[in-house]
Amino acid sequence: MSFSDRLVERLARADRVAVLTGAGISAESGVPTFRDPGGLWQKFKPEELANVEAFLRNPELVQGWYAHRGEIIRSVAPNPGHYALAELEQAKRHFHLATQNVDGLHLQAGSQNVAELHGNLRRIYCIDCETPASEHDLAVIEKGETARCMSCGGLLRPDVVWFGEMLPHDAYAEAYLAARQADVYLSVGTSGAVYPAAGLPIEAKRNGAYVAEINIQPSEIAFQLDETVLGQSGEVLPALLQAILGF
Ligand code: BV8
Ligand code: ZN
Repeated sequence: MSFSDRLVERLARADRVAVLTGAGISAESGVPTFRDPGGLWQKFKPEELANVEAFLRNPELVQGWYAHRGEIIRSVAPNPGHYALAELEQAKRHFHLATQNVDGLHLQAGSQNVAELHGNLRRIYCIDCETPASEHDLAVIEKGETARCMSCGGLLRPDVVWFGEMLPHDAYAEAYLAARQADVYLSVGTSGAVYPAAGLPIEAKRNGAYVAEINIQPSEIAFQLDETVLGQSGEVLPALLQAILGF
């Protein structure tokens, strides 16, 4: 794992730092990613699961998939990469973290200024009356049943952004502004495959930020960025934090 002196200097001197994270930052916590070998999408295609039509066509399959992922998320903890970003936030006057992850691990690690671009799997609601439900209402469905609202009998869904759905307006607006204003932008553990989130590091670069990605392999947007740091985010981020604190 090696990052450049230029990244250390730019990050140490930066007044405004913004970060985008993807499933890769949670991989070392034991949360499966989407597009890595053995990832969530390997078993299913996004169009089969993460969209409204698929949900209405086969609510039991989609509810079961999210119930399974909810079980995983309730059993894992943040890793050193999450904690390093929470410490970096304390070290900077202006810091923003936009995550595509729906696992809530950044908040659990103590990050404060977090925009959950794709929602949060631990929030469940009724598609008809929008009454919030407990995540356990989704977890307890028996095989062949569907989880329904106690008030009106409507189907329950996770509060996540599916393909073709708009991102939460405020979350995306603040992430977009932070990207445009950043001195340094870090893109961590994302394949850069899903828009508009994948466009944020590019927007940062377009507005003069020094943009580095941290990944175990170059992402789809790597060629548009200043630097790719190859390594596990749970190792790279703590090392980068140490380097700038000692700068
Ligand atoms: C929208 C649900 C407006 C939540 C997800 C054509 C061109 C451009 C765009 C489009 C297009 N056609 C359609 C679109 C829009 C579409 C899109 O981008 N499609 C893509 C596939 C082309 N986007 C949308 O629909 C978005 N909405 O645009 O609204 C609109 C409205 C109406 C009509 C039209 C447009 C909504 C996008 C949100 C979709 N929801 N999931 C959930 O179930 O979790 S997407 C899904 O992919 C997840 O949310 C995930 O966050 C996201 C991105 O994946 P990553 O997080 O990057 O994870 P991945 O597995 O891919 O990669 C992991 C990376 O980590 C890898 O690079 C790996 O190397 C690395 N890694 C692994 N281990 C480590 C590591 N790195 C470091 N350390 C490690 N240890
Ligand atoms: Zn209801």
